[in-house]
Amino acid sequence: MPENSYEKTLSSLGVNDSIGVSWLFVELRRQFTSELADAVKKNEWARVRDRWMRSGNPIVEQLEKNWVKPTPPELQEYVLRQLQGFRAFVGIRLQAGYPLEHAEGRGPNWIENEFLKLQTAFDNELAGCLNEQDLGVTKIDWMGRKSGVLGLITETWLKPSPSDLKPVVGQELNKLRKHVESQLELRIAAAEAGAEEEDHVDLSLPGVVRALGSRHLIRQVFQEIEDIFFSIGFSVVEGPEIETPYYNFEALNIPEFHPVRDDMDTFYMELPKGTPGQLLLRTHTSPMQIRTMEKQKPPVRVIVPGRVYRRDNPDATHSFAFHQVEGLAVDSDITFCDFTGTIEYFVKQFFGPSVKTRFRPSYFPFTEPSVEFDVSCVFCGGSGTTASGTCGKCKGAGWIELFGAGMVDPAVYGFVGYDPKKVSGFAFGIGIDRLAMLKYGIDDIQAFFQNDVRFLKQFP
Ligand code: FA5
Repeated sequence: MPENSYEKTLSSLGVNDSIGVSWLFVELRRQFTSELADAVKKNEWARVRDRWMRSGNPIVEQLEKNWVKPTPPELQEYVLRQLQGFRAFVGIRLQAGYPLEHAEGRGPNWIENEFLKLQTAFDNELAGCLNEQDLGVTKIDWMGRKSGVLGLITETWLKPSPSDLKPVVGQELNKLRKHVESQLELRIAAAEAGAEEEDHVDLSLPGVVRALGSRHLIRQVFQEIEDIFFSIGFSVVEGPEIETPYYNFEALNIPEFHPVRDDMDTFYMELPKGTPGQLLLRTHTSPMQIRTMEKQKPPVRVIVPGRVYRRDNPDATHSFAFHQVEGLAVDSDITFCDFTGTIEYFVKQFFGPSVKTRFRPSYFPFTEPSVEFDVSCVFCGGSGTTASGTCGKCKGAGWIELFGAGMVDPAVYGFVGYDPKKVSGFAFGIGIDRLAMLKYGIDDIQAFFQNDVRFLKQFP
């Protein structure tokens, strides 16, 4: 704070808001308190009193003239309130810091009367407190360890008082302390309760609306497929994306040098040196056929949704990470008819009753016989042509390959301890990304992985 700032106007001090004003008054209080603390003798005390309150042009009057009067109306009231508080602060401290030597010979009545005046000053200050912040200031004013009024009285009255007056001063000081403490406690508790009331949450207000995402189309298609298979008695299981070659290949009747491995060659994990065996990112969900049958005796009826990985170059219908739903049903009397019936039921539920389906012979080491399952092209209605010529989606065939499937090869039962003479079953592995592309007319599989909100928003 610039020296003798009370001689200047607030605007020339560069202060134009309540925060700046508060700081100036804090500084003034500090300055006054330190001057009073140095005034040990009566004449020194009188000099402080005159400089701040009494003589021809005391500081509090200069403050009124220079800080209150020329201040713009929007700040003036605040400055005036601060000045009133400061005036009371100075008055009380001058009274409390009044050296007791002056009081000598005045007796207990005089002392009781002085304490009564102090109590009234405290009550007035408390009555002027408008909020918790004001109460905090009053608390420090009176109870503050370094420069609180009660401490000041202890130093200037109690400690140096002659022995005949000491008991009276002590008793009065205690009374005042109790009064100050209890009144402040009451007011602060009431203010806190009031603040809590103001802070309460109004649950009827609309609140902040945050943009919500939606389930990814692949998730939605998983759900659709799960619902259809739930309705015919299948349950859902999930399995690890990091697999051993045993589950991904060998137990599915694909030995180490089988040519099918070339198609599915995949990402192998780098393991710490000396770790036996290998781990890979699964290339299909079929390993879960083995894991399920290992755990469970027939009858088995499960589907397995999940993510799989292949070392395929990305294009409109290929991605290195994509999704499949595996299906497996094994029981004592499952026939090829059960298999075709189940698949056709699923496809008609998923694409609608008008879609045509067909099975073509195919080959998988873990099914016998094996089939590829085709649906009539949803883009050209199965005709193979569109208005602009040959249908680009089915390349004029009128059919689109949907997934591979077949009756479980008896060799697979040998890996899981089932008796191939007693059980039979079927399995299928549906490529979900391509299925979703067909149903929703999406012409590039990469759209599923780009996280473009404009794309995702079309499938809320
Ligand atoms: C298999 O993965 C077999 N496990 C399916 C199976 C299960 C057959 C049970 C018999 C019994 P295939 O490699 O054909 O099969 O893949 C199945 C489907 O995954 C394909 O029809 C295709 O829709 C999808 N698919 C294959 N490779 C990719 C790729 N790179 N990107 C997107 N989809 C793919």
